Amino acid sequence: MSIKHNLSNMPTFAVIADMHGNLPALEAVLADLAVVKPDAIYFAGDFVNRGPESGAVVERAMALGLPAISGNHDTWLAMLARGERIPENWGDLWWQPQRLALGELTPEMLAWIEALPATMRIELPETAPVLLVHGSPRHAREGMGRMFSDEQAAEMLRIVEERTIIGAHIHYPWERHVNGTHVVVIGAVGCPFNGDINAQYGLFTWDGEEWRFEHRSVPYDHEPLYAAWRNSGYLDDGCLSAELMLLEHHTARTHYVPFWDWCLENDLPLTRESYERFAAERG
Ligand SMILES: [Mn+2]
Repeated sequence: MSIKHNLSNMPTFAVIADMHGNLPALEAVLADLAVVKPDAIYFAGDFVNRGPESGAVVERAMALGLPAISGNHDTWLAMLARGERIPENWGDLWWQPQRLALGELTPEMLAWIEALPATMRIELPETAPVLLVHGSPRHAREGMGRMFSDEQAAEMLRIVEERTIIGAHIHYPWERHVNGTHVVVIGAVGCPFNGDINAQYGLFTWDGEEWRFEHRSVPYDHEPLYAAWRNSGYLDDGCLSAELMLLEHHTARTHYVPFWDWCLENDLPLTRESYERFAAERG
């Protein structure tokens, strides 16, 4: 009799990431996890920014006390809080969401963020170890996804001993085997870019040989999220960057970074006038 394919008693864990200040999405995932009951739950970073409730999300995560790593948005806001790498036009309306998010983070929350490791090794009994990262094993801002080149994959394999790597950051699920290494990227809880507005996360089950990835997509009522957007002050004074972030929540597509990149390429300011040109060019 083989028990290898009986998954009911096999070890499981969940990875949740990219909450991005979206508390209703985090609550939806936590409610789903209360039913799924994995053996362990890990946070893979990006608690803050892009959504209207960064402070509330960090507060909830701190209270849960789950193992966690940081994302690029977490370390970025912590850096701004230390007064480092402040953009030269920091007073502009464009940076209103970041100024408000920073205002929500208490010294205790910032200390918690600062203490998060960049990567973590997951070791559950009688299973293969897993390397948990936010972006890639090299950098929190380097995503492993459609744009991940063979060269990047080769470099990654050179510095990683685990045969399973789990990341986040790109906000859509992605899975690939690279020369015997299993690479999985989970979907985003709070700000997905795969056209699915549900709260998403990764569930992993040990099948005796490798970790099987299940992409989970949890529907939730978005009205409290949109109410938080309206009440947070992020959108005040016609703040374009906040409008783009809200548009990302409405569409589950990326808008903010493509516009930013386009302005850099064309040497244009991050203004509504530029956005009208960008939108017209994009069709
Ligand atoms: Mn993110």
